[in-house]
Amino acid sequence: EEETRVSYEQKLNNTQHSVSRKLLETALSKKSNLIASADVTTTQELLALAEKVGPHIIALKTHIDIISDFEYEKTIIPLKEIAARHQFLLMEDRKFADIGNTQELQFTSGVFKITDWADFVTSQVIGGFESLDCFKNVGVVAIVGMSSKGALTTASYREEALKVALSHPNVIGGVSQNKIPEDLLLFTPGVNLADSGDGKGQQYNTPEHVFKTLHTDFIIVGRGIYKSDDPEASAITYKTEGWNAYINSLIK
Ligand code: 5BU
Repeated sequence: EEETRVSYEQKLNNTQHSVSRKLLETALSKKSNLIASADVTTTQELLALAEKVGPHIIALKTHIDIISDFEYEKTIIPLKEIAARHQFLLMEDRKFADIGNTQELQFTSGVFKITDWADFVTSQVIGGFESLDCFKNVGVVAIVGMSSKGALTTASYREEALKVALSHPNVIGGVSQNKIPEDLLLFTPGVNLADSGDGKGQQYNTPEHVFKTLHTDFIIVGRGIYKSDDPEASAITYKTEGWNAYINSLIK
């Protein structure tokens, strides 16, 4: 693509949402656009990973419901402390997909009490505009398109999903494998430097590709980091690759 992208500074000037601002300010100050996906299944692994990659990331993405020994006091309290110390945000990838009332209960209740600690969450928009009203105190990243082979997020679905995302004041961005309007932040998972897939439908691209062709803002890397022998070194590699790819995408 030949057109230039909107810079983080420009996006910062154009947004009032506190979570967008924090993400963009953190990206600029850490020179990082990396979100590590912590798809580990114990509190100990989660906290150890957060501690190692913390200095290099702008956010840690969790699937908190895969933690087998979850306890609010033992899992969330130390995680919040690590996040504050290393200056990254907490992104819970819950992918809400229900009516507003149920999503509100899933967001505020149960053992996870996501509302108490997540800075931002992912949500499907399949439940319609009002289903997103309950996420008032956080940012919402709308699932626009999925990275897995055969995903049903067709061009016409994405177009309708974007209408909801663009019009809802709680939405700060979208997850997609396609370009989206630049007034939303674009989060792109399915990023891996070594693999092209995982044999379970996942499809991978390089940081270079997603910045150049999608004008993504933030890359999300899971196994490329947490499965590596040295997660900190891998985080530094993805941070550097991602930042260089961003800088290159600013140049025509
Ligand atoms: P991986 O190990 O880098 O493949 O992990 C990718 C993460 O991003 C994982 O937590 C997924 O749930 C998440 N993800 C994704 O891979 N693709 C998508 O389209 C969406 C989320 Br939406």
